[in-house]
Amino acid sequence: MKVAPWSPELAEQYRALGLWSGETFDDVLRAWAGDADIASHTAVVDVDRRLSYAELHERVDLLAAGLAALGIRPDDRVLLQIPNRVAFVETVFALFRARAVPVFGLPAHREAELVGIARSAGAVAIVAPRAHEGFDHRALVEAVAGQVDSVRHLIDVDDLDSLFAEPIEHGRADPSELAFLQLSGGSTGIPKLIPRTHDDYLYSVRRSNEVCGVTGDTVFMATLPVAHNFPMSSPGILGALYAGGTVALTASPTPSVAWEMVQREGVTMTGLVPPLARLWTETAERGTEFDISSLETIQVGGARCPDELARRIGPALGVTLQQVFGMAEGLVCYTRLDDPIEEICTTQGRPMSDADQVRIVDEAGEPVSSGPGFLETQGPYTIRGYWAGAGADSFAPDGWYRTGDVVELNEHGNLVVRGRGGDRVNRGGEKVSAEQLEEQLLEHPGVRDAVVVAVADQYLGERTCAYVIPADPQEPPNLAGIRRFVREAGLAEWKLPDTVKVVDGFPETGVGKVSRKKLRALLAG
Ligand code: OOB
Repeated sequence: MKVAPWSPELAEQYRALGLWSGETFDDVLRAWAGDADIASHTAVVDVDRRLSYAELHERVDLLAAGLAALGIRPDDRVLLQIPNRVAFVETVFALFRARAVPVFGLPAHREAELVGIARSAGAVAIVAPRAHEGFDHRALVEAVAGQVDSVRHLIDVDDLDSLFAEPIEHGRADPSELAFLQLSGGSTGIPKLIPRTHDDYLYSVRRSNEVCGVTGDTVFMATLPVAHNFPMSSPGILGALYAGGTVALTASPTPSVAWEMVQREGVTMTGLVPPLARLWTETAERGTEFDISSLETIQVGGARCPDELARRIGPALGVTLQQVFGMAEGLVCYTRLDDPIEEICTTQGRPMSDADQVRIVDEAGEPVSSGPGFLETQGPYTIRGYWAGAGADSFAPDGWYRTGDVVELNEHGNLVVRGRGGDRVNRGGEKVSAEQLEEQLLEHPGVRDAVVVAVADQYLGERTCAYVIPADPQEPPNLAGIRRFVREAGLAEWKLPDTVKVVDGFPETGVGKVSRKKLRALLAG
């Protein structure tokens, strides 16, 4: 169903090379639960719960049966908004077992995003906590369900046991078919849905494990929101589970909470976005009473890590740094653990697989050998199209994915990310669509016109600045009022503008288009 296919030639090649192995996620859990050496090993742990592989398997059986009893059928989409807790892993694997399709919403999403995602997915159920970090998720998902006809069930993730039912046989998923829907960090405000198959995603997980040295001894901590592609699969929690290792889930990424988990569980590996890496590095440089010496590898990705920060991470935290440049659509690049330190600190690595194909093109789509230029890619785990045909212009006529990222290839074959087109602000890994925010600002009665651009920020890498032409120059809107307005419109907190500048006009390009480039230059000045 609805997965844009690879060409028959590529598919045959990926199978012949053994990249697509015909395994499913449920096969993986069943195999470990049936393996005497691994079954009793901790699969997943959070601040107050711990499950071995055998226990996880058993609870997944009960929950999958319960979901089926509710009426959730194979191929039904189920929207998740689950924080970093053991229940995330239980729910995802129960949906896999029931052959339903998880849709990976984030705890930070609000009404506008969830309604958009649930609608385009045609979700039949939403799984969320009652409350999380002081926010009423129950009220949120009720409001979403009220607006999306397909949603028939709201499931409380804190009360999964109440659904448990006598285990049943669900049949086996087709590994070449849709396994779940990941969300794009893309330039549209409502994330586009990314259909991933068992074959393609499991290949990326297996290959990530090889590149990142993940084994049964790995304790991987999800520090970022676990539903995101980076902590999920690069190599992330799925990598650790694939290897028979342990997944630790921290409730908060701040050193005072996360490092307690590192110390308690002997965490060996985690992934951070650059602002968090800075916080961890600065905290460690000042000295800490936590014993974090079990940490071997820290990955940084999601946004460009400044070289200056990259150089400090290893020494401060006593780890090997790995830069990760990836996207939920597929391609993931890693620096290798044994790369020269200078390459690790100044590049974003290279594709994980020899079967990944990359090309750098100019504005006209013409190849430029080493860039800088726009990165395009195809490969065994990069999608050929979004869910239900959305965003077709993100794919070249020959099916390659247009990442939108501006990159350069250095003489050692590593990529350096230089930026992107101006449609998107990367706020420390959390992506803000300029277009979505502009549309929201235009709804504000005090705003006649608005343009959103990124400005450089030492901490976040980029932050958002909204240029606003007021409806009434005598009463221009202010930052607090605009932020309140956007929040009330149901947008996630990270999308509220950081700065508002009131102007009487926008600089224009030759053809009368607003020049984001000039606005940015103005800001830099
Ligand atoms: C990851 O995935 P998404 O889908 O949230 O965002 C992808 C975009 C990339 O196209 C690029 O613009 C940016 O995020 N990005 C980076 C980067 N890693 C991602 N820009 C510069 N340097 C990096 N290291 O963000 C993602 C998915 C899997 C693994 C890691 C990150």
